[in-house]
Order: sequence, then C-alpha cells, then structure tokens
Amino acid sequence: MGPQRAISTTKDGARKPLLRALDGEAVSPIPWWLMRQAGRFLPEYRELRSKAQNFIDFCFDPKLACEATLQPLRRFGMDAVILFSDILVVPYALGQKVSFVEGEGPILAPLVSDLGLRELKIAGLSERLSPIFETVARVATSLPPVTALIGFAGGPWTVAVYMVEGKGGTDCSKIRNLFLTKPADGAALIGLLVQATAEYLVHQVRNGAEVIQIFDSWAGILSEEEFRRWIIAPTKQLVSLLRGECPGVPVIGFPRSAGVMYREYVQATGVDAIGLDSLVPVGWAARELQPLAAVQGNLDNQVLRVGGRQMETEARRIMRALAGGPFVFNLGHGVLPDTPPENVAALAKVLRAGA
Ligand code: 1CP
Repeated sequence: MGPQRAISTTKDGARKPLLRALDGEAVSPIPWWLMRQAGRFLPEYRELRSKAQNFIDFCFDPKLACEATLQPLRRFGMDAVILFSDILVVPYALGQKVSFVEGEGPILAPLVSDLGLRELKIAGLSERLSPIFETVARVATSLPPVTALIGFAGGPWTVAVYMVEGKGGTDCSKIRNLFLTKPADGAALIGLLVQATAEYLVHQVRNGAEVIQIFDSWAGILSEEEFRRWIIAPTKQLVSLLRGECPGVPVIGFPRSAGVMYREYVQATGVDAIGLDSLVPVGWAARELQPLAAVQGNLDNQVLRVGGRQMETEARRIMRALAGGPFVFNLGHGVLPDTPPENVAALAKVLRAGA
C-alpha cells in the first residue's frame, strides 16, 4: 500500500466506502455524493459567498473555500466532499482574463489565435494556484474518518471550450471552427491544458485529495473521430501523467453526454470509474460499463429538484440496476440552484435504506 492509499484508511483499518467502490467492490449501503453539492442551492453557501467580493476571490480564499466544501457534509452526511473551486481557475492561473458575472456565469477574454496561446504562462502555475492546495490541505484535516475528499479539474476539451468561446451556453461554433480550420492550434491548446491540468491535479493529491474527478461537460458535442482526438487521447495522457506522480489515486472520468462512446472512453483512458449523465440507460451501463469500471450516476437533476415520490422511485430504480457491482450514487449533472435542500435530505434517507 503506497502513501496515497494510507490516508484513505480509517483508524480501524476499514477503507472509506467511496474508495472501496472505486476499487471495484459492490458496497452497501451505496456510497453517494452529488455533483455541485456545495453551492448556490444552500442558504448557508449564499451567506458565505456574500463575504467575498467576487467568485475568484472566494475560490482563492482557503478559509471560505474550506467552509463551502464542508457545508453539504454537515447537512446531509455524504460519503465524500468535493473541493470547492471551479474548472476555470486553470485558465485564470495561465494568465487568461476570467471573471464571473452575477447571474450570468463566467466571462473570459476569448482566445482568438495562436497569439493568445503564446501569452499563456505555464511556468509558476502551481505557485499561482497554491491557495487552492491550501484549501485541500485544510479540508483533508477536517474530515471525519469515513468521508473521502475528491479533487477535480475540467477535462482539457471542456476548459478549451470556455477559453475559446469566452462564456458558457454557446453553440460552440467558435471552438469547432478553430479546431476544424486550425487543428495544429487546437492541438497546441489541448497539449498545454493536459500539462497544466496534470500539474494542478498532482498538487491536489499531494495536499490530501484522495480521488480525482475529470469533468468533461462538453464532451457530447464531438463526432466520433473528434471525440477520440480531443477527449480520449488527452484524457489518457492526463491520467497517465497523474498516475506517474501519484500511483494508485482513483480517477473518475465524466465525459458528459458521450453516448455509446462511453465504453471506448473507459477502455482507452484507463479511468477507475465512469460518471454517467441521466440519458444513459442503467441496464446498458450495468452490462457494458460496470464490468470494466466502477460506475457513478445518474439521477436526473430536474427529478431531484421536483422531489417527492417520483424522485424516490427513480433513485431506487437506479440503485437496483447498479447495486450488484461497483457503484457510487450521484446525479447525471450538477445540483440545480433552485433545488430545495429538503429534497436532498429525502434522497439521503432513500439511499441509506437501500433498494
Ligand atoms: O457565485 C457563484 O456562486 C458562482 C456559481 C458557481 C459555483 C458555486 C460557479 C460558476 N462555479 C461553482 C463551483 C463549482 N464549479 C464546483 C464546486 C462545487 C461543487 O461541485 O459542489 C465544481 C465542481 C464546478 C465545476 C464546473 N464549473 C463545471 C463542470 C461541471 C458542470 O456543471 O458541468 C463547469 C462547466 C464550470 C463552469 C462554470 N462555473 C460557474 C458556472 C455558473 C459555470 C457553468 C457555466 C455554463 O456553461 O453555463
């Protein structure tokens, strides 16, 4: 057992439930956490958030970010917390102008040509991101022995989407055009992001992150060959760079909306677990994916927001389909900001009772 796994062990020698599931075990009760569990749906988060001027300052304040990370755990007792930060701190630390406009989301000064690329600085990256590593270290020492700490980054493609588009919610025509007309520029940007993201993740693990999730939220807009080139190949490289420095750290890949490409993604990238969006049929996932990796997912975030009997039935259906193998319960995408916290408490009860 290496030093990474040593921190994952509780005092009596039993490993944390999330880590057992990621290691291939069918764990009961089913370990769970929710994407975007720290954030706007919690009134205590909104109060904390009002203490920092802007969202970037908030992410770079270890005391505030540590508190935001722990808030959902106190209320709901998940099996894991996820570092409070954002995928866009990487372009920010590379020197791109990034800001978050209240009610609108992130705004970046879009990269337009290779000129923009040359201005990005990878030297000194981890020094500029050091407050985030301090948050990780603070959280790691504050957790109960059964709770795992998940670090994360955006997948290189998804981060590139924001860097080129300049904001979220577009039809991605700028980046598609750039990558189709100047694939060498695309490859240079993705290559830089693989290096920067690997460095960022290695430091998270060295400071106490026990699991890494790669969020590729915009994986679903690429054709087959593009998916291989811009999602699978860079993720494979990222996972191997991370494992080279931090052997044994479990990685959850989340190439959202990858459809039938989920299978090839799991096989080719070597991730330990695969995050499923809510469109993936659970019976298919049990047959095709679970023999290859642990699966995580995939309750519809709209169903959680509505709550009630419908949500409970749906959560049990997902559990029944996937509980026979290595499984982590989660949503298919992040918690929506107008989700009543009581619905998450009701979900926790259903999960603890089992299928
Ligand atoms: O002022 C605020 O509170 C800003 C809202 C907010 C929050 C709470 C943003 C802006 N980011 C975050 C935190 C965050 N982002 C976390 C940590 C909290 C947790 O998971 O509990 C994580 C893991 C992310 C990851 C993230 N950021 C992703 C990947 C996951 C996904 O939802 O697809 C993406 C795409 C982003 C970009 C981003 N940052 C913020 C917003 C509103 C967005 C989405 C923009 C868009 O495309 O519409």
